[in-house]
Amino acid sequence: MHEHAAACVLVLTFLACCAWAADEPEPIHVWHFDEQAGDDLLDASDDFIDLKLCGGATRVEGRFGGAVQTGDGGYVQGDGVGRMSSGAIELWVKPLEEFGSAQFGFIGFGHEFGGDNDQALLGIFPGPERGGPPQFGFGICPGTWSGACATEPPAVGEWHHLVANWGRLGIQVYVDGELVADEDIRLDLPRHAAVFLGASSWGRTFGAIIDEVRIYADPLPAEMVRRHFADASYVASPPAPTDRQVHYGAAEGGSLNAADFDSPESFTGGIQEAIDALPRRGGEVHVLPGTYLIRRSIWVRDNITLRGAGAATVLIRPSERMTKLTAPAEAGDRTVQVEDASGFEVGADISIYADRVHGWHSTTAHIEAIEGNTVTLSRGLNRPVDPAEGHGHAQPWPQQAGGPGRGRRGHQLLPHGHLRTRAQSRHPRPVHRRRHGPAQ
Ligand SMILES: [Ca+2]
Repeated sequence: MHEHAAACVLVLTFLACCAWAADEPEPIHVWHFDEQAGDDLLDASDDFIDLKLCGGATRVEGRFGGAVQTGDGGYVQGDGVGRMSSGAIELWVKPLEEFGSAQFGFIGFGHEFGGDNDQALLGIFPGPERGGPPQFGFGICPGTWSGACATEPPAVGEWHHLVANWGRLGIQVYVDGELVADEDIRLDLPRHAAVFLGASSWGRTFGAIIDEVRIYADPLPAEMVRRHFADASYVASPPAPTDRQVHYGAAEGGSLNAADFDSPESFTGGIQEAIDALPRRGGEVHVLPGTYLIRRSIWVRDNITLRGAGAATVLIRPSERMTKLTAPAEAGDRTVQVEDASGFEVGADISIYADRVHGWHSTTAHIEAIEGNTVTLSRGLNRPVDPAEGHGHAQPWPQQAGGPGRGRRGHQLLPHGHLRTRAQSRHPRPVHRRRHGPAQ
């Protein structure tokens, strides 16, 4: 009886945890600062915005692994996160200098450093009255400053956990798990050019060690704030990225060589990996002289330029190989039966089509598995295919494509063109291009 009762309690506790976890905001940006070296501070979220050490800011031992130290001209900066009607910021900080009257943010949003316009600050922000006393808290400035102020700033030389919420529930500021300021001020985080740490866009920096910075799209509940202060296990996820190399070049973005990313595991001669390694602002991938075997579609996101080296850059795809479908499959199905799968390769692309299912109705997907003559696809079929109603075929068919919905602005695919494409088959076809650049 006791054991049964204990089991019920465990189940109920587990269910309660699930319900509670489901209500908790997930971070949309997470900076751990745990990279071993370099100036790039990687965002562990999927929609990443990487930051950069600037002005002599350094990596130091932090509250959890590595952290960044600002001050004496050193600061951290990256692209803005966009307008947010509600949200939260969370970070750990050890202030290294006494608070003065100059405005700055442990985290701030505004023009780039030196651009002289702060739009939101968690730190010292100006009072609404010109010349009013400086105040510690979180303030937003759509034209004039308003926000929630603590009665005193956090103690110097000690680690503190800071959270600021904004949105329809007003502005709240928490220090070390406790609510220290709460105002019914409902303001958006305005659109801004840059996120910065330990600084003001007015060219000031503040001495601090800053660790584990997070941005959420929803305010954090008080219980979650208290728990994060008391139990640091939350910092373990999401894990720091290890497979993304970030290079920054000129203002228009980075510049990478596809060959640096080539490996036996790459299905695109390193081109896709190089595209994926560019920062979100985009950049260039140079496809230097050589022959690149393309066994999978190349997906190009916004603001990416692929540059070849004239006729010396040759993209080839494997010999075309076609096999008949032997069983009907419904739209959404992820497996197809084929007559002979021996020429196909797990990881490569395949196209599925039939007499009335071709062009954009056909399906191109990665092959996830091959068992006998059953081929499993990385996504479901666009349209049903039925060998009884026509000739259904499966064929390796790599292409270069801009993904629907992924090229909303500034989408560029081979606009400079100097890439020659050549199929290995006896009847070469041009690699399919879906773009607006000049034909080559
Ligand atoms: Ca850290």
